[in-house]
Amino acid sequence: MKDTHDRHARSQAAYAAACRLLPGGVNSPVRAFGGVDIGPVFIASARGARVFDVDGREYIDYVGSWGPMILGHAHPDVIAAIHKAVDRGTSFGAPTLAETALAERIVDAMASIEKVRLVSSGTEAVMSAVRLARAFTGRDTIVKMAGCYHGHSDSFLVAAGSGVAEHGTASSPGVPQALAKLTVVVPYNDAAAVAAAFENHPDRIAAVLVEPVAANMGVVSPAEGYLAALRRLCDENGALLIFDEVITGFRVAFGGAQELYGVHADLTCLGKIIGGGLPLAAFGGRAGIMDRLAPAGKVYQAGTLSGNPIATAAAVATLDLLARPRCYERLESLSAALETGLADAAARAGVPLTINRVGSILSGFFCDRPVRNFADVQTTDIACFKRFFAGMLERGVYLAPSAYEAMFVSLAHTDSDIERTIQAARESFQTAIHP
Ligand code: KE4
Repeated sequence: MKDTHDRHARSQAAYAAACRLLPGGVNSPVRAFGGVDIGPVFIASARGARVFDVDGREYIDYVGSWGPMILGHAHPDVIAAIHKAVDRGTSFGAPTLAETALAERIVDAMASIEKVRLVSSGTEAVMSAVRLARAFTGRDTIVKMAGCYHGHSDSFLVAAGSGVAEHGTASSPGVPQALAKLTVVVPYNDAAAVAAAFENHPDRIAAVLVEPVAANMGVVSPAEGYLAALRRLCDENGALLIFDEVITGFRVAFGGAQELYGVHADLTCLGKIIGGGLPLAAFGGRAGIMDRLAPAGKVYQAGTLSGNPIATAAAVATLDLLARPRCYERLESLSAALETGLADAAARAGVPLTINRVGSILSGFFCDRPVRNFADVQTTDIACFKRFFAGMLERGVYLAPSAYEAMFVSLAHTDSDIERTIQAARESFQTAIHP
């Protein structure tokens, strides 16, 4: 194979130039490839299940922009909707019909949502939902799970997953200790720890915030009865249950994890897929809570670009395409084949691998035991993951550049893509285990 440097020469040069102007050369830390031992690739374009880097290399893409691209990149119907909207202007700062149309689709899809507020990022959705929960309950403390990531708002950068996990900081510098102490962190999949938090903080917990399927420590599914236990504990203690479905919403089912597991949240945060690749997110719940939001109520929340007409056009097109029959059956079929193939390839290479999968999100952990929480993830062989990642990238398969992220399968992936991915894995497992 040509020298790695040559094959990524333009990305290397682009990264050097970017680092002179952007902190770390990127606008979001995980993109800097800090979780692996090679420099970031700069992406020039994407279509379907493919991304193309500035060196002209083509990859089968399992990052999918970290979740939004469930239809594949540049779906023609989404692009057409964007073109049609953009010709009418890009932002009005006034209510539009498309916002109501999108809200209708979200409310129809998720039984626990009667009203919804559109925002511009997942961080903003979760931050606002927690403020609303604090106002609704008159309490300040929140409970979150170690390894779950809810965006970069101060209260959540405590034992977070995703890029924060990569940096190994329990809470980011700049987060006031006075605020961090209002976030109680317990292990994921440990309902007893949540019960203890309620006992230790009587009448002070506003909300339990959880990714119903954790996907920012790698994918970790909820243990049997875990989500129902959180629901019961919140009801018994007068707290709200907030599901952060920024990844799982419209991903693991059209109605998200709530539909899949049959447990309803009081507030639900959405993002990624519902924006169709544009900056759009949302949070919603029953009207009795949501109507506390300004201007109906007094809880202030606002945004210049909230419900942006281009983003809502992409969102409506995306959800209408996802509502078609058999989309989730197809995603399940592709993802199950990928899981089986990866497991078989690892076994043949003698590589210990635990795969966690829920629908079309999955993670392979280099270990020989179950992975049920963040502590388990931290005992896996990250060095082996890094070698595997590099091997897959060189063989044209673009995985998330971190052991704390997920693989995302889209409707644009084909059976042939899955087979090519498995073949690349057969070879990459060999180089990962025998460097
Ligand atoms: P954004 O602010 O990045 O739109 O959403 C924050 C967020 C909230 N909740 C969950 C469950 C999330 O996964 C995220 C963002 N996910 C990360 C990666 N897993 C986005 C990638 C990045 O940070 O660049």
